[in-house]
Amino acid sequence: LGNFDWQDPFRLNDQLEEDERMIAQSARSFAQEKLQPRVIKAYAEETVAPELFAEMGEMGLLGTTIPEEYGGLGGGYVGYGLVAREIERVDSGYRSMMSVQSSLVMYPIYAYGSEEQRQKYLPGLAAGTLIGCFGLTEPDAGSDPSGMKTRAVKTDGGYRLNGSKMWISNSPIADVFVVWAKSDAHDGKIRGFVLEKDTKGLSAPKITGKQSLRASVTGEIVLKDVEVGEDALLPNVEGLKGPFGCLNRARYGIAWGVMGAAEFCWHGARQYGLDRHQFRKPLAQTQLFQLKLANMQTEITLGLQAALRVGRLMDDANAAPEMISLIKRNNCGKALDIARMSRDMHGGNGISEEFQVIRHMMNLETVNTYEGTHDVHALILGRAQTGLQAFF
Ligand code: TGC
Ligand code: FAD
Repeated sequence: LGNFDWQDPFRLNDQLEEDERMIAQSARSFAQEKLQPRVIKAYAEETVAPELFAEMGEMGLLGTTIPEEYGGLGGGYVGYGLVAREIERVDSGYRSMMSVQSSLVMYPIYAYGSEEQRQKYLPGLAAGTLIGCFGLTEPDAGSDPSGMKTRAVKTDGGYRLNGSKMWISNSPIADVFVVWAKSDAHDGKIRGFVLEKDTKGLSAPKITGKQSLRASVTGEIVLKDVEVGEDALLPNVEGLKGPFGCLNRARYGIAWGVMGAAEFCWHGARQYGLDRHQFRKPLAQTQLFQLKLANMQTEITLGLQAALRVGRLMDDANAAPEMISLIKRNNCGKALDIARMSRDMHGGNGISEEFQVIRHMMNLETVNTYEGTHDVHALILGRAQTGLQAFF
């Protein structure tokens, strides 16, 4: 019989390839050395650090699955997931910055863009000298993006866009805006456009007062008669499968990322229980405390193993969107439960920024909601097994 490593019960590390272990290690060093020292202040003051994009880019952590000729690493999806796990171990907002850039901006430009668009944007996005955002959600179209009101109307040399997007990660600091709109020139079908900062009529006001994801900036995108050329259109996709193709990748990365946040909360609870004595013994020597630690360990172990399985299928181009819904939904829900439990196990200290678990807990409320809410993913899975559409 083999040994048992309490931190890695199913020996996930042994299941990784050498290059995957290396990228995980460099993401971990970066996250612990560069992100961890900033995060408490950034979260408290609700300030974003745009320079983090260039720092992540320098470490090769942006667009890791994009081919090298466009500035990426040409790596696989397991490596991408491991990067998300290490960054979100520090903060979900920092992982958001990375995953929007990689999966929601670089991926659509790579997969649906023209060669000119790829050459123009991808190297700067990979280096982090350009910052991207992804505008799908609107004030009146969240879970149901097909209800979007943003419109693109054909003009002589291109398109005129009008509409507004809501809750858009990175938008106030973005240079490159991937925006989805219904296009009258394409039978009202949803099309993607790549817009640039400082285009007349485009603004991106910041949303303030967030009690979650405060180290990442979120804003609107307001489009008032924004005129763009034909070259702004992403030529190679139409319909909702365009944005969903990107979301599949980002949701998959989130399934890994939230396990990093959950691991932080689990390890924190364990250490706190060993250090803190009540009733003349460590809290960790009580049955209730150990039950909670065992539950955390179990859910994280299963969640990581499931993410690895789906990652291997993604690398074989053989993963189904419903598999991604299953792990996005379950891993987010379990991570949120773990963060709430860890907060409780820290007693009064659990509400202090110093112990960091309440920040993870607050962040995970967002992560459970964005990229398809916990319940919307249940409806996707319900449809897949009954054949019955329960959205409307
Ligand atoms: P439905 O009829 O299911 O599909 C319409 C078309 O889309 C295709 N499709 C997919 N294609 C690829 N991958 C997927 N996962 C796909 N899901 C659907 C589908 O095949 C169909 O194509 P076609 O060619 O037949 O037209 O569409 P529906 O309107 O019934 O959809 C319902 C639902 C609930 C599944 C969907 O709308 C949904 O997932 N809603 C959640 C919305 C969401 O996730 N928004 C995310 C916004 S971005 C964000 O949150 C970024 S946060 C990032 C960060 O900061 O980290
Ligand atoms: P709603 O769709 O109004 O849902 C409200 C509630 O109703 C939820 O509990 C939901 O599960 C439930 N519900 C909805 N439909 C049904 C149904 N048919 N049956 C049963 N229950 C239902 N979007 C982007 O496009 N780009 C981004 O970069 C981005 N970043 C974000 C960053 C943050 C910090 C946040 C908070 C959100 C971000 N979003 C982004 C938006 C996010 O994707 C949406 O908030 C999410 O899809 C949910 O939409 P909604 O907020 O409109 O909620």
